[in-house]
Amino acid sequence: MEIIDPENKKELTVDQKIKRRTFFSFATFFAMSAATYEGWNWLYSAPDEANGITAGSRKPLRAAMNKTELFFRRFFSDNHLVKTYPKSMAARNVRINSNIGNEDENFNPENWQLSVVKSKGEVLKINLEALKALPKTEIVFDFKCVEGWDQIQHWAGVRFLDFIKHYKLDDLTSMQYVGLETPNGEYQVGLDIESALHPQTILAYEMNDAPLQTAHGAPLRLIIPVKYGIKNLKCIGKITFSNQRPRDYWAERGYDYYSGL
Ligand SMILES: Nc1nc2c(c(=O)[nH]1)N[C@H]1C(S)=C(S)[C@@H](COP(=O)(O)O)O[C@H]1N2
Ligand SMILES: [Mo]
Repeated sequence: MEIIDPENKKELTVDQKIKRRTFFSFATFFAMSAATYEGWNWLYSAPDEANGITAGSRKPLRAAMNKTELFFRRFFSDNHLVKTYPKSMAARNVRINSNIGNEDENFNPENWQLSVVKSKGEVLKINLEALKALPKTEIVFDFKCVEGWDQIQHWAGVRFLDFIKHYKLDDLTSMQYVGLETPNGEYQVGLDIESALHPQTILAYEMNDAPLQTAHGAPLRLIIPVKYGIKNLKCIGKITFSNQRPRDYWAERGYDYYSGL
């Protein structure tokens, strides 16, 4: 037999319990809807960020994205390699996607030199032959463009890491960012130093075992599998190092600066 203590509150009936739960559910629903509405309004009326290295976002949203970048940079691991594939799987017809800042068909690679800015007055000039003399690294991986396509591609060149070691640029890698741009400066890419030094990041001069075609960034392009296509600069003219984010063509147009995969 159930003993009911008259001192205690009386038990709720099933009906009352249901009513109570319904009330709490609706109250929570309305409170959260109001919070979402208010939050959206707040974000929507927040000031735009000042156009600079990044652009096209509201200030608070940009602050959050910058924090996300730092989060991912802290968790970035050189031990984590991008998946690779057998050469037989590499595309024969490699896609071409925009050529902002590339050299044209009249371009003579013999006149080309890579400039590495070591300090204000000191610029290292390197020609293609010198780069080809360094250890060659090949990679077959799934290249991903933010526009929604991907393709398994085969590239070869010198690892950025090997390039740094060979030219004794280790001191410069204590800085936070690497900047790359086309010879005419029209297309620029900024990279966090960790991603640049990732063992699969390559200064590529070959595609499918042949010298790079102009459309793919001859004579030298960046292949950085830990990033989206936008960061894989075609036709490198100049490399710089800095503690401030270098200019970045697509980040200036609203794309994510980090653009990691
Ligand atoms: N100089 C230069 N590099 C560039 C671009 C560009 O317009 N100009 N486009 C980028 C984008 S968005 C992608 S997806 C890849 C495409 O490389 P592909 O044409 O060799 O496929 O190059 C990147 N590098
Ligand atoms: Mo892209």
